[in-house]
Amino acid sequence: MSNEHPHPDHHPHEHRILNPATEEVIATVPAATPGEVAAAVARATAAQRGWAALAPADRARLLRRFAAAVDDHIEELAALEVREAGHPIGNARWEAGNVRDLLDYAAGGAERLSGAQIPVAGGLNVTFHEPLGVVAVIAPWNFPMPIAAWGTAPALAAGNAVVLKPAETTPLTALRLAELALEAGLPEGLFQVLPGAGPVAGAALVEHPGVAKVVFTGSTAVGKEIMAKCAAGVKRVTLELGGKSPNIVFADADLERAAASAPGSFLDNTGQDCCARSRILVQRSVYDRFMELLAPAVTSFAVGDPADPATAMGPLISAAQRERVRSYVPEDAPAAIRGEAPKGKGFWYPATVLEATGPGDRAAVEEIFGPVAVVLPFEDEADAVTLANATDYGLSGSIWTRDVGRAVRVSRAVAAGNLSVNSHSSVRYATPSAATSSPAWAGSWAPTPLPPSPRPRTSSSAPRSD
Ligand code: TXE
Repeated sequence: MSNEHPHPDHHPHEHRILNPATEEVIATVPAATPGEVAAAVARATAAQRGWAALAPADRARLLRRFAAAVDDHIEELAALEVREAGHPIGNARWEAGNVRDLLDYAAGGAERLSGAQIPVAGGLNVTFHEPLGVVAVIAPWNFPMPIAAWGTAPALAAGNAVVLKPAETTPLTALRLAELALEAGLPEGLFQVLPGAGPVAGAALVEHPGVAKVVFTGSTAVGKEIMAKCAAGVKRVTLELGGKSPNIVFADADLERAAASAPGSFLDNTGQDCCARSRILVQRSVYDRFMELLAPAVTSFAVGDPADPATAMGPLISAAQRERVRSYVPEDAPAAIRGEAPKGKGFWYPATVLEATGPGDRAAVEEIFGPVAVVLPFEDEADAVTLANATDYGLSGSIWTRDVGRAVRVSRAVAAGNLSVNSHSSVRYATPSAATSSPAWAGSWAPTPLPPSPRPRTSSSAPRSD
């Protein structure tokens, strides 16, 4: 790590946290050194022994108290997420509630980790679920709070300690969660949050011999590197590395509902969502009609100040992320549909729908991680499946049809972990996620009610600064 300070925002020992809607510095957070990582792992190792020795019911009780502490601070946590990640306040409240619910759910698991009894000749073998020890969670910036909790809550419930490294841009909610855990009575050192640079603190954590397992959510390139290091250290690893998920609209679908749902499926979280349905595949016979319905749904998606409850889409996380999106789609590139975005300060980018030039189009197969979808026509069911599978990813997807048989066939044929039928939501804490299992079909039959459409609002005014 260099000791030079080429730019005030790149001090190697601290990270400046910006509000992505205003570009104001809202906090300065120290960046952990490898020595501090080692000290954190030592503290976690000590705390884990006592934690694992507790009765499972006592671990469950403390995790439920942690959940209750989160519940008491939903507004504060949500407001923090609005400021550091630019998430609309309604989404941020849902995210804080999701952390609470997951902690409650995982607490229930603490007492249900029973093993098996296996009759063998002359006796009986029994199995136990033993904790691994210290689990490292390396979290990204797109859903800083929920993803921190998805790795942490089950690991704690099973008797492990957790050292969490949040993303450089979004450490504040995770730091607050660690304080709430202590206030709720979790032992000191059991759940530590250590902000720092990925290649420094993150790498030190992955390589530390005292870490038994790594849970990583982030880019494919870093995921591959972490997997190789875990192999070298013979550690367990769970990776979630993004997606380019299809939204398949058949001619027999309820087109009004499919078009009303589509914007949320690639604009929620400004498209910075691993499950974003950013490839819209539409049967050719209804293509024109679908596009007519989609255009007003996209342009009326309310963009603006994330603190305003009427806002549905905020800014991108950073200048770097906006550059990445622009590298796929310059803002003046021809587009089938384009919304508006505030001008001036903040990392804004307009909702954009492109008509793909062909299935090999870079924007059609690579994860853009911005509010951009590519739309492609298909002829028939076989063609839809071929197009849906024409990417290296396989995380999620949606199928819109009134034909139950087709829903089952297509969802089994599409190589993705979680598929939704007539819905675009697929992330539920009680359901195996694509990151941890790959059921051939995990679609929901019951039509999920659509959330009320965001109130149309002009997006040209500058966002309110906080
Ligand atoms: O990810 P990184 P970035 C995808 C998405 C996005 C792209 C780049 O396409 O545009 O990745 O995002 C830590 N050892 N996703 O550059 O670098 C880092 O500090 C250990 C999809 O932000 O992978 C952060 O905490 N850790 C995705 C975390 O890894 C390292 C969510 C993720 O950062 C490290 C995010 C290293 N060598 C991005 N280098 C999803 N699956 O939803 C970095 N980190």
